[in-house]
Amino acid sequence: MFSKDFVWGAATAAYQIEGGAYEDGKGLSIWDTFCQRPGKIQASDTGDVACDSYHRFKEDVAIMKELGLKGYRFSIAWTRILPNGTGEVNQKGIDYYNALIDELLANGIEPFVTLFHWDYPNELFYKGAWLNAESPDWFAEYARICAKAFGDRVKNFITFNEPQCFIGNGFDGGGHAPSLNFGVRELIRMAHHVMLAHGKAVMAMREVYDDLKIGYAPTGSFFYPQNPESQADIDVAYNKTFETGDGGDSFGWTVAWWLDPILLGKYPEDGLKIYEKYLPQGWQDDLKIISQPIDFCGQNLYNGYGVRAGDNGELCWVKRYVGFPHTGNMWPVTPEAIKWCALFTNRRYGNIPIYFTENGMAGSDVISLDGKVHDPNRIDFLHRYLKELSEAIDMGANVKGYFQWSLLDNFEWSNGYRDRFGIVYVDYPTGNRIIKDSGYWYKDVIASNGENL
Ligand code: GBH
Repeated sequence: MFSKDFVWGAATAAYQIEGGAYEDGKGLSIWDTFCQRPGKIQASDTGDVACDSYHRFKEDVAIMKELGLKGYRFSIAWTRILPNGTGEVNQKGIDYYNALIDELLANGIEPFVTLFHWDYPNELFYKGAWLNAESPDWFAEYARICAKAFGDRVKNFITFNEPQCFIGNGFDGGGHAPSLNFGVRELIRMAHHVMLAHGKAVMAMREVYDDLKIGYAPTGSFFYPQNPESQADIDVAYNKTFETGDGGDSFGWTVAWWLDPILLGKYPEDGLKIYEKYLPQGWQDDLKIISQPIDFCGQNLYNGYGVRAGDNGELCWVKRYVGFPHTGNMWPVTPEAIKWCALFTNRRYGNIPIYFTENGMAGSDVISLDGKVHDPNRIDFLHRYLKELSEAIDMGANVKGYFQWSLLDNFEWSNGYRDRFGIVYVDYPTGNRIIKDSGYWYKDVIASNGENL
């Protein structure tokens, strides 16, 4: 059963939808410059125009209203507010988000604002980005400016979206901007600075307004028990989910390395054994700042792995069967993952409120001859995941909201516009929006508060 005030929402991110990349004084981000590099993005797509939400946001809000969304999670482009990352504020950037926020509130939709969803200021990249020991202060200053500008009306803020991704895919040999290939020493340092930036931002924002609800939206590799009735399977899945080192150098996608410092005030012990030597000096003292109390834990959850316990309680992988369901970008469909992610998050971190800040799937949706967009696979996907979510809540998980990714088809990073994640179709040549069948389906779910699942 979903609570009466459950936040049914949808999410987007600035660079993926806004366009207006070079307008009104916005500075360059690493995604602007990365997209200018030949061959980096599928079909040489860029976010220069994207869904043009910079100009069409009123239309977007009207669609949200039509769908009955209670909340909208969007991100702020750091370089619209501070073109150089620090220093001079660009009033036109603030004006844009003020107009969007006011439009949302006028339509009864609660804004959830992500401060950073990967579009890092290029000027700060030239100063070493998260390697620079001053980088946490740069971010805290930006957060303070956002709190001052928007905190009278926006009450829900999220500091970071998926630090695993922008460090892992950006600096650990992945295909995201700036696509560098650092060693683990640098990566651990950057991760530490990102979490310190989070803590400093929380403190700075609370100084401005003391009634803000502040959270964090990580992701990670999640594991679920093959047999949900078996306590041994459950424990194996839980332990695997929060394991950090597997003896190798890959802390990248782990959950605990990125959440324990923030919610428990310490790094996980298994990880420390491998990585302590790479942490910057004074890291123990930083943990006090990093673990500032926050109000909710976000989770971006797309899928997980099934595991089971062997005869001696050891971890056994469950091989996916031939023909295992997958989405348009080949991600597996594993609805159980959302249930166990919720239950495990509360098991480790206490009864902290959880928001699923992203969940959804890519399709290769088309406009049919009848002019509509039929996406039965997405309806099935959402239906399965939301049923599992509802079960998690019945089993005691403290889940307060769910944001479908994404409201609109949008710029899917290095995959460009190939993958369509929206419940609303975007016809890029014209910019027209068409609510997909899944959008209307979600509308009914929201109207019944999940009773019809
Ligand atoms: C999100 O990334 C982004 O926040 C969003 O901007 C993007 O558009 C959306 O999802 C769709 O891609 O178990 O090691 O394989 C999510 C990306 C989440 C993919 C974690 C890999 C598991 C890592 N990722 N996931 S692993």
